[in-house]
Amino acid sequence: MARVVIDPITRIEGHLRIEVEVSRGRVKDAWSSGTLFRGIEIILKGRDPRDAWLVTQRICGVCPVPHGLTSVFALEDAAGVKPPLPAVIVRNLIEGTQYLHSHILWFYHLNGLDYVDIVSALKASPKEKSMKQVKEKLAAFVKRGQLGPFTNGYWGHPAYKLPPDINLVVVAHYLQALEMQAKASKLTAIFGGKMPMHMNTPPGGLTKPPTAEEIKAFSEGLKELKAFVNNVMYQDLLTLAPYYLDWAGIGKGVGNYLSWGVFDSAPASPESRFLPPGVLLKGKKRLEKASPEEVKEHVKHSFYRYSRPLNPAEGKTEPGFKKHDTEKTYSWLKAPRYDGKPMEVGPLARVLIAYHKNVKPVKKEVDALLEKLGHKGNPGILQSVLGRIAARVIESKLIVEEMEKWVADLEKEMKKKGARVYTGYKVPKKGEGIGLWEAPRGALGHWIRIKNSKIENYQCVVPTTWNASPRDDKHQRGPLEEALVGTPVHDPKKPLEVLRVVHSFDPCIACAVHVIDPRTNEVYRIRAV
Ligand code: NFE
Ligand code: MG
Repeated sequence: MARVVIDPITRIEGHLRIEVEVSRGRVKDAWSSGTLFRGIEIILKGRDPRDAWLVTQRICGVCPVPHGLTSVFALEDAAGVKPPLPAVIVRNLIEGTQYLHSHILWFYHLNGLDYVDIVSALKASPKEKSMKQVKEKLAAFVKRGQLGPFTNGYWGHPAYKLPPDINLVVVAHYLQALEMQAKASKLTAIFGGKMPMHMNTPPGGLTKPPTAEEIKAFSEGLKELKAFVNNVMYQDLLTLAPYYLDWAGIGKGVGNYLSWGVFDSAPASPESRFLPPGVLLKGKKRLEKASPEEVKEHVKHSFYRYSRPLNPAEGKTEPGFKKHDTEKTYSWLKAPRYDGKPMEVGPLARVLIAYHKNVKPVKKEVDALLEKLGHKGNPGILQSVLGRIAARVIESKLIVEEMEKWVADLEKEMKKKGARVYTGYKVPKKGEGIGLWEAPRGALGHWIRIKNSKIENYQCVVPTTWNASPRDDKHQRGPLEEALVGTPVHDPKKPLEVLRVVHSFDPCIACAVHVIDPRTNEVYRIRAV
């Protein structure tokens, strides 16, 4: 029996500590700990409700857009205001750019190196000039002993399966993807004013109408991203997947999925969202309605003052750090549960829910991929590490396609006489509102309560809080913890397989908690006992 601690996990956002118990070559138990605390929800108390969408964007530099929008939806809900259609479309477009940024970054820079062996790429014998140049560049890196982002990889690990030539091609795409994710962020800035922390989607609509020049620039940039997603990222998925099909049977997790739905066709009509809301429970064929009333956050195993599980509408953020102890309290993340159940959120949840709801383009893409992988008619294989990878790529492909349509719609809307982008409203003296939306990493909810025109309480329940949560009051593991159980580990001192499961959730701890613990601020530590 070996206890392995990886702290911090690299190639994610924020500080995550994963502890696993390995016995006879498999993970027997797992603990996920968020080791930061930020207190954004506390900062918001007593402020003007109109500040919330700007403050909450500071939760995370990776996904400020969905935090900003979800906060806007919460205040719009409390104020009873609906933005005009062009504002709804612009919000979809900037959210879409955030998805493309996150998914490209994740596929290549965060997750890719768990499957692509950089050192093996040096054994490739490329014929093309461009590939020879990539190999020379890589060889020069290695020769200087400056692997930079490639330091500390488990290069040569037997779980790497790709031949050298394919490794080299994906390394070339890794470099190209650095430019692509930057381009996605530039597109966010065209309509958003800047990125990170966009500026122009306040409650009620937009600060200014999009201009014809902006629409044209956006549309051109989008074409480039579409070509990359379809011709490079999707093709890389098809190339890599056959070598890693065993990962379609690893890391299933809790098997419960939640989505609040994302990409509106009209304001405040979640059921008509392009990726619809829903709840899919293990062992049940029927999709259920997603209701925020069913959400409760548990804190028994978290560093907060204990209270019974609370719905976020009455939620509390009262830090109460005690010693890190996997038997008692071990995380700054709370444990959100839906009707008492741990729920996986994210691209896989959205894709499975849309598939069950028969959303045509989703069904078509999923079925086509399953057939290409030799698993026609078997969407069950997607409930796995490989499924999470596939879901991010499929989602990118679908979204880029829809975004082109939304740009055309926006152009049409803005040509209409009297086109408006803002609806005026009054901040209520007293009231409550909920914003439900989907960030790239999954279900995002903001709950606001207003009293005397100020924020009395504010709670965010964020994708990584769902996925990387610790145990709850009933001692049930969180989705990531559960997915780790059963994972094969070839060498506990080089737990590459553990990283694969963790990265498949694309965790973001800055989002998931809301002061860095200086004691865990190490570069990299593995402890094998
Ligand atoms: Ni910090 Fe985020 C996304 C949100 S959290 S990246 O996507 O909300 O997991
Ligand atoms: Mg919270």
